[in-house]
Amino acid sequence: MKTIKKRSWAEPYKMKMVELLKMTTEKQRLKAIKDAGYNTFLLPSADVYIDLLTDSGTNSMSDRQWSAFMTGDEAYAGSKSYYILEETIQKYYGYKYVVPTHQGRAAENILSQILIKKGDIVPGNMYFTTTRLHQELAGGIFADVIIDEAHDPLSEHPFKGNVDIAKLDKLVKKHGAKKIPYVCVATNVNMAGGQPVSMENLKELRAYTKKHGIRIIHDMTRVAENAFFIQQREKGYAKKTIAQIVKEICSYTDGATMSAKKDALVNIGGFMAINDWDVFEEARNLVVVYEGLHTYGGLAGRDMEAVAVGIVESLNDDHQKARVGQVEYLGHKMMEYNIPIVKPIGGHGIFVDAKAFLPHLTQDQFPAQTLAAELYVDSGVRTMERGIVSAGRKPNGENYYPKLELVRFTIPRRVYTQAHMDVIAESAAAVYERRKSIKGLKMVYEPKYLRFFQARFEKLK
Ligand code: PLI
Repeated sequence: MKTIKKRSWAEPYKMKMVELLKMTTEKQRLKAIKDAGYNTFLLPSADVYIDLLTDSGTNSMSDRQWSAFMTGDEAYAGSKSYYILEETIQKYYGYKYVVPTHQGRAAENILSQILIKKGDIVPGNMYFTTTRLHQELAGGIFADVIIDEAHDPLSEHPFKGNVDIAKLDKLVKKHGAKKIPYVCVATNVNMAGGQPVSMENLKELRAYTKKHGIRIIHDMTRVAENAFFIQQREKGYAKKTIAQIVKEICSYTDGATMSAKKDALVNIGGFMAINDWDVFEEARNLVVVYEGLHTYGGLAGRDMEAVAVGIVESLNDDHQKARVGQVEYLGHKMMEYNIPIVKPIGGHGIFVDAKAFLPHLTQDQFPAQTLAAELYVDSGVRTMERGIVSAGRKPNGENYYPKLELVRFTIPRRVYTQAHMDVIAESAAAVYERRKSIKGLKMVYEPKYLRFFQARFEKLK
């Protein structure tokens, strides 16, 4: 008898309810994408088969989260659910004070207004669209201090999210530490392809910022995924749990903004957390202007209950192994078909290098936007542009020209099966086969803010 060597892993959950999907024809999809101005954000989701637009708010909640929903306290003031959320954040992340918000960008708005003064420099390990916009609206100037490898889709650096302390030091020397209200450090950097920051880098950054009296604000939207990579790749962490690693990451920072719609496995929710009482006092006052009383911040009591349970579930080692494992499965499939993807494979999705996929298109012909539209037409798989359209314009009106021109295949948590992953990779391969015949796009409508959400395009002849 043969001995079986291979042992596959599988998800630590089973399905209790399913959502039926509509299947469409290519003719229907051609019309749908034209009507949507070749922008996948403008497609009705009813016309989408596999939705990889985002991992934000698209997660499946567990039976425990749904049960927690029923225990939500909907009191306007002093909701019991707020105290449960506060206690969970204190226990698992270690931050002292918590202001709930309806989602991440609301926390970014409040924090930016409190900490940033006009003309301040805000260094960050690559930009995120909403984060940078709120920094700019508050009068700040964003400065990218991520390591150079992050801008190279082929670099296999294990921690492409790391901050380049020399770049930061240059800014401090040029502008002075007083002009830098905080360094914004995102864990598992979204725009770099879901790439982690190492613990070593965080410790160095903490030592450097302490010396200069600069805060670190943590965009902890995908902190548990970052912790998984530290566990897998960084010396000394293989035997630590995700929960232990997450707590250590947070301990090197002074506060955080969080979109709970990602790691924390809910459909809506977020918060701002901070260790400094004075900043907290201002934040809990400002939140009543934009969101609601500081004990609900734009959320229903039931939402806060679901976030609290989701935080605990996100720190489960088997959950993260399956979550990132599914993304890796898709990445390896894509590589088998020679599709150019960002390496190493990231935590929340596969990022296809549209410049390498469609080398005959210039960046002004929107290669990533074009590719996302073509993929939809091929199979009804919806992806997202993360290139020149997402990068938008500088405060002076000039276009940003990001080095990375990517299409993001974002995997919602606990939603799709391995068979879905096969369909996705095969669709990408089919489009890759006919890549030379693909024409670019021109932008015919550009909104003022975060243009990627609502811009419209036409096909070039
Ligand atoms: O979408 P919000 O407002 O809950 O969160 C904003 C936000 C902040 N930081 C990071 C790293 C994000 O990824 C993020 C939202 N991301 C979205 C919507 C995404 O599709 O990636």
